[in-house]
Amino acid sequence: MESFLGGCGAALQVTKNILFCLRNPRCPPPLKMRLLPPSVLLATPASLGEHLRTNQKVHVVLGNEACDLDSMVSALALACFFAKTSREAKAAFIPVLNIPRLDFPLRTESTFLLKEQQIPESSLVFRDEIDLHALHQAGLLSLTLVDHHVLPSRDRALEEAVTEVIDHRPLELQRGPSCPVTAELVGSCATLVTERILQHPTQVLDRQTAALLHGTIVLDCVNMAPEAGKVTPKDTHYVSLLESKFPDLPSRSTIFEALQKAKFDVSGLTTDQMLRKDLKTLSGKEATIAISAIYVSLQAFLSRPGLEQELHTFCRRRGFAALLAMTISFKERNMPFRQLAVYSPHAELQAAVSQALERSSDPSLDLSPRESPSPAIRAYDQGNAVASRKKVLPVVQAFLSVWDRGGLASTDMQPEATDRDRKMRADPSGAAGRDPELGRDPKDPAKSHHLGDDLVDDDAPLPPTPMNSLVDECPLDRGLPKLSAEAVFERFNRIAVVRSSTDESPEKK
Ligand SMILES: [Mn+2]
Repeated sequence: MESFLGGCGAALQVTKNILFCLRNPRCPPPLKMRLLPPSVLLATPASLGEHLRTNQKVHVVLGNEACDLDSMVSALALACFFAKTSREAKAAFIPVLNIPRLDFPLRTESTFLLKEQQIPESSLVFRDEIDLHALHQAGLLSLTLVDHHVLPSRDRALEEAVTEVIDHRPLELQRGPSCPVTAELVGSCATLVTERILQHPTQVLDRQTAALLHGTIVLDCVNMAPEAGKVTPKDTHYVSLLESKFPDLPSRSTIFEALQKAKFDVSGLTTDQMLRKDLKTLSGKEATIAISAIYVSLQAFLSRPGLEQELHTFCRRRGFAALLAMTISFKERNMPFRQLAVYSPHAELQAAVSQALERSSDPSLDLSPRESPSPAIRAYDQGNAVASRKKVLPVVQAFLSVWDRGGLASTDMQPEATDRDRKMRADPSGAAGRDPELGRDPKDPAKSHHLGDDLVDDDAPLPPTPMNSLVDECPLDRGLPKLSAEAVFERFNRIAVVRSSTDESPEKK
């Protein structure tokens, strides 16, 4: 696997060079090409010399835009398998992680497993490092989709390049006979990839790839526990088969616990990454409010160095007028402890949001103020531990509609909407200004984040979102007895699946 990935890097370089050369043959491909917008690399079939037409075909294996562990490992393992077994001698097989490289540190379970298997991140290819559209236009691309089977609308042009699909979701799209589709409702796409690899007459599976597949299936199937409702007989069969072929693989519980822990371990992240890891946004006409789930205590969060500046930059770059940081940490016996911080550079907005939260009765959050390092940040302990982010979102949405109408969320404060709005719009340093480098749609700043629930297009059928949020739901919501950490996580896993089909973030309406 490792050597294969090294080869991928080389193949990618070739790809980049070809596309670059098409545009300007005399110009050597600079290292900073990665920073250029994709349009710079666009090549048209007409510009292709005949020699390039016969050049290397690129076979990309692409996971979904959540780029969870399943998508990453399915893409890596299958591309590696193709590279070892394909008869297309001239093709380059490239697993592509369907997020920008910048976002990869947020996938803490993926970075953990790669490290365990000593696969350097530098050997991976991310979506912002390869121009699939240009490759396709140049007639050089074939595409295998793993862990999803519907391309988002912005990638619809790539549909013609799809030559194979392996997915574990119910099929929403039929394809012609020339495109084989494997779709089975198993717990993990990695199970289907394992099956594909092990069914091949030549046994090509190496231990490193086996360990990636094994860990992924165990995580997706919640440690193969039937109570979690994820595992199917096929998942269990292939996990056992991997274990019998590679008896020194870690035990299921060991790898499951390590991956679960890694998934929620944000200790290595920067403040910006922490805020982006599990982010939802709500937009009114006048303001967009970000709501980040943060997996550390509020004390730990508030004591991060340069916090206020970080929050300021985070909001300014993305056009957020305010930010709610909802933290969750665990007290004894795994009891979740929720806290809340409200940040806004606009004092009036901050006061109004805070008041709406303080006064909310459906649900009551039972907020008690805490000391805060700055007036721009209001901090609270949230007494109501079952008021998850999912339940706070409608409160914020209701606040935004009142704010849009120029009112404040309470009846006893005198709205001075015109002045206020004028001030907010005119403030170039505030959230109304926007970092042009991000180039995002002002109405929907989070749309281009490849994170959490915000990652899918409005018009695309939604793939189940693998990002689980402890802040969105908590076991207490369902009146459960005390749970072990694993049982808690398992519960979240199930909730996340339900959530993705029923609870879309309100800005999508
Ligand atoms: Mn999956």
